[in-house]
Amino acid sequence: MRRQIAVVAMSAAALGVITAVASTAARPDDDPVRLTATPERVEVVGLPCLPSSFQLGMTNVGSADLYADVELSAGGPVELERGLMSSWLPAWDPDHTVTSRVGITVPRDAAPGSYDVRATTDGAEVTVPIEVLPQPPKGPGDNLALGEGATASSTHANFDVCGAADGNTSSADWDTLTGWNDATSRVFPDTYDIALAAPATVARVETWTLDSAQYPAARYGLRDFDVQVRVGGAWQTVHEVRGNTTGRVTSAFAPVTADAVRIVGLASNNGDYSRLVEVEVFSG
Ligand SMILES: [Ca+2]
Ligand SMILES: [Ca+2]
Repeated sequence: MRRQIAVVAMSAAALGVITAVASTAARPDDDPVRLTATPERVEVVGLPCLPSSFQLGMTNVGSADLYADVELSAGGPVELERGLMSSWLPAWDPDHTVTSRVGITVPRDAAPGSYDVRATTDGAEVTVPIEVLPQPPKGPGDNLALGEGATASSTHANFDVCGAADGNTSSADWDTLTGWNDATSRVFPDTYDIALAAPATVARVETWTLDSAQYPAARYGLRDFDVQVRVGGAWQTVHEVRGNTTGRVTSAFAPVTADAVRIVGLASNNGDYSRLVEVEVFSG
């Protein structure tokens, strides 16, 4: 038994020598960084609450620890969250990829088309095609709030204020941030505003509060809230909702020309937070 162990140990040592030699020969220490992007192609719309992003992967394939500075540049109307990504990249074996999110926006008037984002560092480069899509229609029957600028009295650190203006009404996606959750537990009121692109006729608001098998509205949804519209700089209440236990509340009211819509959360069913999955605004 003892002899077997000794044989195995010797084999491992011999293999180790061979591996070390092969590894040294294969490791390109002149250009030791590899860059990747996920996804390889990104779509973005020029609306304030429909930003986009990709994950930049940085891999040290050399044999020495290093600090990488990756420069980012964008063509056309594409705007990047930052122009430089710096990362400490230890020489892992096997190689280990460090990823970092790169946020992308384009202005509202960006011409649809394909533009490139380039990431470069010493000896390495990756190009990410950015497809700027046309604006979604905002005519009769369309959701006027889709992707428009959302602001709130507070937003829980785990959530994005744009979550209730991203076009996704599904509570099943709550855990992937398609909603807004305020940050002041057991303190009301909370407000959630969406500013429209321009004053428009508004006659119906659909308020989607949290309601899934895991998080039923009767327990986690907004119970009491006011729906308001902003007319001439002043907020007007168009619907008072009380005692709600459902996931979707329709507020229909006399058409009014407004430039923003607000949900005023007054109480939730379990008393802690105001939670909205989506707020939709229609002209009829
Ligand atoms: Ca949503
Ligand atoms: Ca609160």
